[in-house]
Amino acid sequence: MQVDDNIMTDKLTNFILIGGVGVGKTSLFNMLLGIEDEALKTQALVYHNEKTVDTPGEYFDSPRLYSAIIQTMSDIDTIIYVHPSNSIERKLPHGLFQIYNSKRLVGVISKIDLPDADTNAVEEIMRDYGIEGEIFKVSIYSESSIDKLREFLSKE
Ligand SMILES: Nc1nc2c(ncn2[C@@H]2O[C@H](COP(=O)(O)OP(=O)(O)OP(=O)(O)O)[C@@H](O)[C@H]2O)c(=O)[nH]1
Ligand SMILES: [Mg+2]
Repeated sequence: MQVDDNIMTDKLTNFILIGGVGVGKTSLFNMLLGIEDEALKTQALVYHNEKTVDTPGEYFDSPRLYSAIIQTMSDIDTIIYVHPSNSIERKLPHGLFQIYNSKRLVGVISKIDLPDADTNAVEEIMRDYGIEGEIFKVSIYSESSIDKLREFLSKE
C-alpha cells in the first residue's frame, strides 16, 4: 500500500475510483488532487490521506481480485465508477454496486475528447449498472470538466 499526503484531500470527501485497466482513473485522481505526476500504471491500492483511494484496473477486471475492491470500498463513502467514452464493453462484477447500498455511487465517463466518444451509449450502460445519481463527463484535457467533479466532491 502506498500512502501519500496531499493538501487537496482535506477539502474533498473520501472516495474510491474503480474501473477497468487504462480507463483513466489515475489521470483523473491526480488532477482532482492537484498531483502533477504523470499517471503510471497503478500496481497496487494508492491511498491519499487514508480514505481517498485509486485502484489498479486489474482489481476490477479479474474475478479473483473482486474481494480486494469490496473490502476496500467498505470504508469509503463515495464510489466513483470510471468508464471510457469510447468503449461499450460491459464487464462490471455482478452485483458490485449493490453490495453497499448506503454509499453514494457516481459515474464518470472519461476521455470525452476522443473522436470515437459515444457518451450516450456509456450513460446507458451506467444506468443499467444501477448508477442512479450523477454522471460526469470528463477529459484530462478539459480543466473545467474536472473542476465540476471536484466541486461535487468537495466538502463545503
Ligand atoms: N485522450 C485521453 N486520454 C486519457 C484521458 N485520461 C487518461 N488518458 C490516457 O489513458 C491512459 C491510461 O490512463 P491511466 O490514468 O493510467 O488509467 P488507469 O485507469 O489508472 O489505468 P490502471 O492503473 O492500469 O488501472 C494514459 O495514457 C492516459 O494519458 C483523457 O481524458 N483523454
Ligand atoms: Mg491507474
